[in-house]
Amino acid sequence: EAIRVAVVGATNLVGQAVLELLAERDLPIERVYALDVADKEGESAYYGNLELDTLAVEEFDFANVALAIFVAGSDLSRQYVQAARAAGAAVIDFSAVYRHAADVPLYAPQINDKLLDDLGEAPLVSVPNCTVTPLAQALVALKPAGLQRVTVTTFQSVSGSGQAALEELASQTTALFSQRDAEMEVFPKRIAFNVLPLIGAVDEQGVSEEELSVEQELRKLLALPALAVEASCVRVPVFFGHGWAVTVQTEDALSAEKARELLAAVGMQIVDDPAGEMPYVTPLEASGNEAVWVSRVRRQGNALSFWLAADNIRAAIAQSCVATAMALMKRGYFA
Ligand code: 2RA
Repeated sequence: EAIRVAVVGATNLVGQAVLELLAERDLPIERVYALDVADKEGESAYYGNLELDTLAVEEFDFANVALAIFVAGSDLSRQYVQAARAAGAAVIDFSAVYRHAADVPLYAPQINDKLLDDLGEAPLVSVPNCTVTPLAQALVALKPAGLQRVTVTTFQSVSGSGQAALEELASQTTALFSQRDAEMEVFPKRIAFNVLPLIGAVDEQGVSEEELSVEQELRKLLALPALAVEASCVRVPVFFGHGWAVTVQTEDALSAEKARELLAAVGMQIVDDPAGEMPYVTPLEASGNEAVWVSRVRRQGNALSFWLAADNIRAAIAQSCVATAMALMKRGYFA
C-alpha cells in the first residue's frame, strides 16, 4: 500500500538529496510533503520531476503521514519528533538528539538490521552522523577478525556544514584569485586553500563533538561498548565527499587481501591498484553516488590500514534514511 511521507528540512542539502533518492528508488509513495521552518515556506523542493511547495513544519499535522524523515538539525528534531510520533507517524531522525538514547535504535543499513524488528507503533529510528556510517559499514565487515582498536583521521568536505559553507569555500576561492580579502562567516578560519583541525565544540579533554560522535556512535552501532577508538576530525576545502584514513587492530591478523575480500563482500567498491590507471579513489569520484569506496588497503606493523571515500550527503545520509524507510516498509510498519 502506498504511503504519505514528510521530509522535514526539505530545502537544505540533505533534504534535497533525500527527496531525490526517494524518487529514484521508486518507493510506494502516494504523496510527499516538503516541510521546513516557516521562513522557507513556499520555496520549491523537487521530488523527482515533481515540484513541491515547501510547507511550514510549525503548522503541519503529522497525522497526514505514515512516515516523517527529519533532516533539519537538532532544534527541529527536539521540537517535532515526538509530536509526529504522537500523531501516529513513524520517524527516521538524522540529528544528534536521539543517537545516544538507550531506548532508540541507532540504525545503519547492513550493520544492525535486527534492531528494526519489533519496534511497535510509530517507531523512532535514529540515523548516525555521516562521518560514522561508511566507517561503521567497513568495520562491521572486519568484525569477524575481532576489532580491538580503531584509529581514524577524517577529511570532511564543507557540504557537511551546509549550503552556506559551500558558498563560503567558493567565494573565498574567487576572492583570493582576485586579490580581495576572503570573508569568513561559517568557519572561524579561512577554509579555501587551508585545513581546519577542529569540527564542533570541544569538551574538557579537548575532544571535539565530531570526534566524540565517531567514538560513541561506532561503539553503539557495532555493539562493542569497549572498542578503543581514536578519531581526529578535520575540515578540508572540498565541496562534496568525505575521506577517512583508518587503522585497525584486530585479534586475528588480517592480510590486506583478506580485508579487501571482506569489504567487497558487503558491497564496498574496492579500487586499489597503486600501479594501475586508477590507483585509488578520492572524494571527487565518490561524490554524486551512493557507494563507499575503499583504497590503499595495507598492513602496517601489527595493524591494517585503509582509505575510505564516500559522498557525505548522498551515500552517508540520504542513502541511510531511504534504506531505513525501505527496511521499515519491508517489516510492515506502515501496513
Ligand atoms: C559534518 N558530520 O560533516 C558533520 C555534519 N553532521 O560536518
